[in-house]
Amino acid sequence: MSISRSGLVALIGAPNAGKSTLFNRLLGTRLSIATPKAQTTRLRVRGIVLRETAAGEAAEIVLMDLPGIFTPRRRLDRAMLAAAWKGAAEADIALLVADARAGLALARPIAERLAATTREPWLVLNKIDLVARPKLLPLAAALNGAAPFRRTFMLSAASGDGAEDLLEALAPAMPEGPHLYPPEQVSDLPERALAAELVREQVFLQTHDEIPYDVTVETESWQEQPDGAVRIAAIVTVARSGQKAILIGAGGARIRAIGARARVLIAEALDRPVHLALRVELGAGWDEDRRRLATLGLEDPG
Ligand SMILES: Nc1nc2c(ncn2[C@@H]2O[C@H](COP(=O)(O)OP(=O)(O)OP(=O)(O)O)[C@@H](O)[C@H]2O)c(=O)[nH]1
Ligand SMILES: [Mg+2]
Repeated sequence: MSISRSGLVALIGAPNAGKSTLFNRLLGTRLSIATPKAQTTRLRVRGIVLRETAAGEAAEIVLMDLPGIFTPRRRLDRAMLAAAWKGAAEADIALLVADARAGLALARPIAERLAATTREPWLVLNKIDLVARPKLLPLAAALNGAAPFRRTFMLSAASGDGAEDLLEALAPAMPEGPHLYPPEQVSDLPERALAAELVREQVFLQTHDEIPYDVTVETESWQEQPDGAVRIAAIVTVARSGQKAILIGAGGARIRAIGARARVLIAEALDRPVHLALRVELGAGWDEDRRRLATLGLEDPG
């Protein structure tokens, strides 16, 4: 009988390093939202890649996208940070994703802590499309001085350049064992959560300043329609009263634009027609509310 392999691979790094972009690239589908703004990812999302090794073994690579590592201020932030380190500790391989253009300062402290928390750290220098080649080697060397990285990769998650090499190396590095997911399953993210995330992505892209960080989105109802479409209602909660008016916009223009774009993306992701209704509400202090965070799968370590 041929050998089967299965392992958990965590993507850890500073905010905006490109973890979610890489996650989506390795998966071949856009499952985790990615935006130019820092602290986009809040959930621990798993995506499953099946891959045959050169030796003909069937490898299941369970990728785990994680929130970025940053200095926490709020309970939400602390919970995101705790989720990130817990993910790194659980994983068989922890990929430190470093923005090659941002340089050493952001990534080094994460590398140092990773050395103490994970069995098998690998380094991924991302965004090599933005950096002159001669700058990459010194950066890789410096980070390798901060943690005992078993392997180092240089790639562009945005263009896909180098991503294939990483998958090729990950597959045979997975521990021997049975697969955890049925072969057709791509993710552990429920469709309701994916819909809410795609709305939140548009809030990140279509608003400025503090608003993205002060917003959370929840799917409130999900109704199957006789024609095969789905009717989704989602609540967009803001933390401060002034933000509600800004998010709604003049005559409702902004929230309509957010909903229009999100609807198209949700329909693409679900591969079916979608009706989407958004409601904006004020939920002062939601980002400090333990129960609210628990519904996002986040837990404040205290
Ligand atoms: N040029 C270039 N841009 C990239 C690359 N990878 C990611 N980006 C961009 O970097 C920004 C951040 O990407 P994300 O994937 O959201 O970063 P992240 O590490 O998941 O960020 P958080 O979830 O906030 O921790 C986005 O605008 C991406 O398009 C890359 O290889 N090259
Ligand atoms: Mg992310």
